[in-house]
Amino acid sequence: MKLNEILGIEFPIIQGGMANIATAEFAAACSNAGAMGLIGCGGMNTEQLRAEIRKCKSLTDKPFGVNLMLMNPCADEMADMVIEEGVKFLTTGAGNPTKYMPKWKAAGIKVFPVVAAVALAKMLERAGADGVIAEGTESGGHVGETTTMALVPQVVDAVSIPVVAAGGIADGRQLAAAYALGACGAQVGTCLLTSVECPVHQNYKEAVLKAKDRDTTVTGRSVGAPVRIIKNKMAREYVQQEYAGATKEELEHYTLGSLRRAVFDGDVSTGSVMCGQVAGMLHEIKPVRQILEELVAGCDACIKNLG
Ligand code: TUI
Repeated sequence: MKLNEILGIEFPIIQGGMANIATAEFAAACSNAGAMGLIGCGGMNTEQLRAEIRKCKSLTDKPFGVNLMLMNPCADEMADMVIEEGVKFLTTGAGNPTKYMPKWKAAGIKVFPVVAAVALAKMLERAGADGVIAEGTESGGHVGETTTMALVPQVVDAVSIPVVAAGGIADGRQLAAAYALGACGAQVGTCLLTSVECPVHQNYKEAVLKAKDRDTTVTGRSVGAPVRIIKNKMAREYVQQEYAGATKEELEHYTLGSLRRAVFDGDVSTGSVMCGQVAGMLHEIKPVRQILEELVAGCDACIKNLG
């Protein structure tokens, strides 16, 4: 079964829950355009996230969900609040949500955790996950080590629940490849950064448009906090701090603060411009609806050409 049928949406596409970017307005725009829009909780506290959920309900009557970033200090509280607010679809990121699964299942919430490894996918299937999102290291932001090409088929072989592919998907050929690997659909983030509706600062969009294939790098692997960003002054400084022996906490704090600088202030030099390796494929700003239509039409054309 395809992801759009599983989730009751038009296109088999989930919008990634990008921290500080995936607001109620952006999630609603993605849902209204036919994808599964997600509110990202990164950078929010519990009451801010509650307000965003209520705002999103007022902006769309289509299905939408919440991405619970498990490194958020409020994650435990948020895990209860999403039940109170009647959220129907959840994804999780940057951690293991097993301890929350029983209450989310009891509340009838559909849960698709993001995983970067087979072992966690198997554990979450046992814990009652409805599907998993297998995210390769091509993605922007917090990443694992395995590529989408290698990870997705291994997760598909290891579990019987639906698998969504993420990381490195920005056009129809890559969506077709995701299907070929056994996925039922895709989660995309980077190709939506350059949408008309995306609320990031114009400088952030332009940095993504300007980036070429080798213009992202992963900072923080040495301290277990790997984050893919566009190479800039901040990336160089971060690497220097890593070599200077900064602790994991110091470096994480540094990255979160610098994400806000890039997203809100448009400081793409000392800010952290989180972005996937597909940035080099993005050349113009388009409405979300057009991005989704081109992904799906391009995929159909690609599959036809393959015979
Ligand atoms: O979560 C993401 N991407 C993100 S979160 C984020 S906010 C942030 N900002 C600064 C520093 C750190 C985070 C920006 N981008 N993607 C989902 C994802 N989850 N990718 C990889 C994972 C993952 C990794 C390990 C999921 C589970 C996991 O398991 C660890 C365990 O405890 O088993």
